[in-house]
Amino acid sequence: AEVMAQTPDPAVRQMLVRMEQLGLETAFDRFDAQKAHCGFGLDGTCCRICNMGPCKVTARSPRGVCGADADLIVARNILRWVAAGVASHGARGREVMLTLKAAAEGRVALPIRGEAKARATARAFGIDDPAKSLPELAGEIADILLEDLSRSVPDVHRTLQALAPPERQAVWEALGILPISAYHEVFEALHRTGTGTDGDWENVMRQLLRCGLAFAWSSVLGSSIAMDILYGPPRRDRIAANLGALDPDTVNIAIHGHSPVLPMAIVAAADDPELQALASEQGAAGIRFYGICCSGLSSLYRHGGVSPLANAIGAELVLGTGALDLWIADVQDVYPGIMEVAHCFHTRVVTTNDSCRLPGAEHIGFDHHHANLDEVHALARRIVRMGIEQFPQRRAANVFVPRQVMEAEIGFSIESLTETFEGLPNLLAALTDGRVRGIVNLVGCNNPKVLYEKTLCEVADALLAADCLILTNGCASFPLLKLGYCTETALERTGLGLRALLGERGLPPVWHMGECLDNARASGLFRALADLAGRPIKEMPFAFASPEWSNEKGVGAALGFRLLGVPSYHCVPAPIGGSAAVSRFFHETTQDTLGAAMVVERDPQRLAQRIIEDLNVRAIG
Ligand code: BF8
Repeated sequence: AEVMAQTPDPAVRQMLVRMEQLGLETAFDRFDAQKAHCGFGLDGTCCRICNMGPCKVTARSPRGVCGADADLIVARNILRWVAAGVASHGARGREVMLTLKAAAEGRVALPIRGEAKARATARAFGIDDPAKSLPELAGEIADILLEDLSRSVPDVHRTLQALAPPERQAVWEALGILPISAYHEVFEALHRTGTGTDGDWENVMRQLLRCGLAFAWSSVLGSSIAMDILYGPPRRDRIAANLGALDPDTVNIAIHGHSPVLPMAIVAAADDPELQALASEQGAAGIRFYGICCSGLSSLYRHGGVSPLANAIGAELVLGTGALDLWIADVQDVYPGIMEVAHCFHTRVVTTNDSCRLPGAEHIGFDHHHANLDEVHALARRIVRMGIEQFPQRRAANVFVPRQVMEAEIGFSIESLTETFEGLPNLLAALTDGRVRGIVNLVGCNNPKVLYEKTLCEVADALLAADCLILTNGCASFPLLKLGYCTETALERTGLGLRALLGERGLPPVWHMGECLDNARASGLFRALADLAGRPIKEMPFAFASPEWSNEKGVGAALGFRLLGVPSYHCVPAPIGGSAAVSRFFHETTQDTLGAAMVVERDPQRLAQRIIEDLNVRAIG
C-alpha cells in the first residue's frame, strides 16, 4: 500500500492498482507476506554451511556447533554472496567471450564491429601488430579474457595487469589480494568457507577482496571488452521509455535478462522483410522490442528501436499490461514469479539459456556447450516468428497500458564524451573549477525494503541540486529514464554550475551508460579523469551509490569500486550487522587500506548529504 501511494512513476502506480484489481500478485505483495524478516538472516548470523545446524548466534549460543563465532559466520556468508556475483556476471561474460572467439574463427556468422576497441585492447595487452587482421586480434583477445576468467595455474591476471592503475596494483599486491582468475577465486571462496576450513574471519575478508578484484576485472571488465569488440561501441541515441511506449498495433516482444548474444540477433532478425511481411499478414503494424533490466538496456544502445520499460522487479507489471506477445528471458534477475502473470494473458514466454528455465515457458536453447552457435540467426528468426504468430491472440479487452512515456538520451561512453567535450580535459576543468562538484555512479537494483524508485530519485534530486553529475546503468537507471532525468529539461533540477556546463552542450545531467556491466564505463571514466588530473582515484571527487541494491552482484559491484578507491553509498544495509569486526572492516578498515569504505544511511536525504560532504572533502579545485 505504501509503495502504491508513494512510488514516483504514475505508470507503476496505475499498474499496481491494476494488478490488485486482477488479483495478480507482485513481488511487492510477496515481500509483505515475508515480513517480519528473520533477525539472524538480516544480521548474517545464521549459518547453514553444514547439516549440524542451522546454527544461529545468540547470547546463549554465541558459537555454532563447529565453534564458529559471529565474526566468522558473517564473514563466510558475505563472501559466498560475492563469489556468487563473480559467477553471475562471469558466466554471461563467458558467453560473449566464447562468441567473440567463434566469430574470430568464423564459426558463427557475426561481424566483429569494434575494431577500434580491439586495437586499443591489443595495445594494452602488448599483442598489437598492424599485420594482424581484426579476426586474428579478436581471437587472441578472447583467449586472454577467457584465460583470465578461468585459469587454475597461478599466473598474472592479464586484464588487471594491463588496465588497472599502477598505484592500485601496488596497493592490491601489498594486501596480497591479486586474483588468479574468476573461476579460481570463486572455487577458493567456496572451498575456504566450507566446514572447518578457514577459521579466521580476516583471512576470509582477504578472499572477499580477491573476489572483488576478479569481479571487477574479469566478470565485468573482461565481459565489457568482449561486448564492445563484438558489437562495437555504444551509440548515442534518443529513445522513448516507460509503458506508454508500448505500441498497441505492433507485435510486441520483451527482452529480459543479461546475456546479449541471442537477443541482439533477435532484434536484428526483425528487420528481415520476410518477417515484416508475416507480421503485416497477421494484422500488425510492425515488430517492436522492449527492454527489461540488463539485456534490454544493452540491446537498446546498440540497436535502435528498443524501448526500456521496467527494471527486474517491475517485470510483472509490464506483463500485467497484457500488451506483450512474446517474452524472451535469458539469465539472471528473471524472477520465477513472472510466469504466474504471463499465464493470465496471451503472452508466450521463451527461455533461451539452459541456466535459466521456467516451468510453463517454451525453451529454445542456445548454448556454447552444444555448439549451436552457427544457428544463432535461425533461432532468432524462429523466436521472432513465434511472437508474430502470437499477436492475433491478443485481446484488446485485456490490454491496459498506462500512457506515460518519456524521451531519454542514452549511450554515453568515454568515447562519446571525449567527442562531446572536445577532449576530457574540458570535463576535468569543470570538476576543478567547481561547476561540477563531483561525479556519482548512481546504479544498482531495487529492493522493496525501501520505497521503490522513490529512494533512488530522492538521492538523484539532492545530488543534482548540489551540482553532482550522475552516471547511471542497470535497474536504477529505469526511474531516471522514465521520469525525465535523462533529458536536457532535467537541468531545471540542477544547480547553476551543472546547468551552465551542460546547457551549452545540450546534455542531460544524468548520463545513461547502459546495463550493469557498463559499470566498466563509469570506472573507465573515473580512471581517465584521475590520470588527467595526475591524482590517484581515491583523491578524486567520485562516488558509487546503489541506494536500493538487492542482488549478490550488487555487493561485488560496490566492492569493485571501493577497491579502486571510490566509496560506496547505500540505503539498504548488507547482512553483516551481527559482527562488529566485519562491520568495521566494511565501514572503516578499508578506508585506510583502500581509501574507500561502505556507507549506509537508511534515509535517502541523509545518504545524499553524506555523499556531498565526502565529495567536498575530495574536491580538487
Ligand atoms: O545486473 S541492477 S537486479 S538486472 S544485479 Fe540485476 Fe541488480 Fe537489476 Fe542487471 Ni544488475
